[in-house]
Amino acid sequence: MFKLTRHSQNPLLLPDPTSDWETYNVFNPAVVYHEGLFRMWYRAQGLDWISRIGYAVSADGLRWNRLREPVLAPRDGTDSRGLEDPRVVVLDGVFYMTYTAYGREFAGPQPTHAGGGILPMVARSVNGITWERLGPLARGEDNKDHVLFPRQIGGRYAALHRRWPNIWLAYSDDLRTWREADMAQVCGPRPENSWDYKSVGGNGVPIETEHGWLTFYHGYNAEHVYHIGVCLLDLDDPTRVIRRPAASIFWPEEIWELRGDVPNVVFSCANPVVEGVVYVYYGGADHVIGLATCALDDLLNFALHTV
Ligand code: BMA
Repeated sequence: MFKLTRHSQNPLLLPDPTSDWETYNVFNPAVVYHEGLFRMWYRAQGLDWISRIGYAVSADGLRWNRLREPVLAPRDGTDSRGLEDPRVVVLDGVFYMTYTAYGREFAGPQPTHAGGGILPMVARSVNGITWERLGPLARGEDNKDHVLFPRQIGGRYAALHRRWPNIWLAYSDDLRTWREADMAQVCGPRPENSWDYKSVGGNGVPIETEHGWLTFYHGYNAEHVYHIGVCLLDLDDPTRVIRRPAASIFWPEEIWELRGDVPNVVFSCANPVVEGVVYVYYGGADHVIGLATCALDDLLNFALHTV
């Protein structure tokens, strides 16, 4: 059995009752380790229950300094209900964020979500604070959990995304145009009684190793309990699953993971590697932010040698 180790100082980040925009929940953060600094972009919900993206920095990955204002907030009908679940990667020194825009507008004949629709968005930023929206990866469908690979593959940008209930891959030349012809399914839920029986989706940025892209993903079962698992995808063709251990490596156990805004959720959008340690940041019960770690070598061994 392999399991991530919870940090003793958990939970690391809590809602702030003195704020109007992060009053109730902070969760599902993106974290990048860049030029000696941990940078976090996190989802926050305040008095109006609309999700905004907050920003914090840390020298040790444990003690965080937050900005007082969100760095991304609703702008129009496509994201009027909130911006959710950021994932960030650095490409050529520029930050790229993928996040879910949830708005009152929707494409297609009917809403895909309560009262509106979602868009799997891509945005870019040079400083991590001011963001330029590039556009969505797909329209008019239940598509989220999209995350960019940390380098081009075969001369193109690549992203995992989730067409419920499956994980897909997409390619783009410019991060703005994503053609249907350049999309293919990677993997889906597994048989009944599995932890990932109902739905799966990508987590943080895939980790490049000599054996393939070590990729964290989430899944839930009929009881809607969220687990975290890993798989290994082919370096040149990430639609090829090389390994996918049947056992998960993390699941809700602490009171703040079992109870919160949504019960039984550990949901991760970040797994940066710093000095051989994988830092898995995650939202606990859609309410607070926690950290669990493992040695990259141990995780790779588990992925390679477990069925
Ligand atoms: C998913 C996402 C996550 C959330 C999870 C559990 O669909 O919306 O933001 O953590 O549900 O509620």
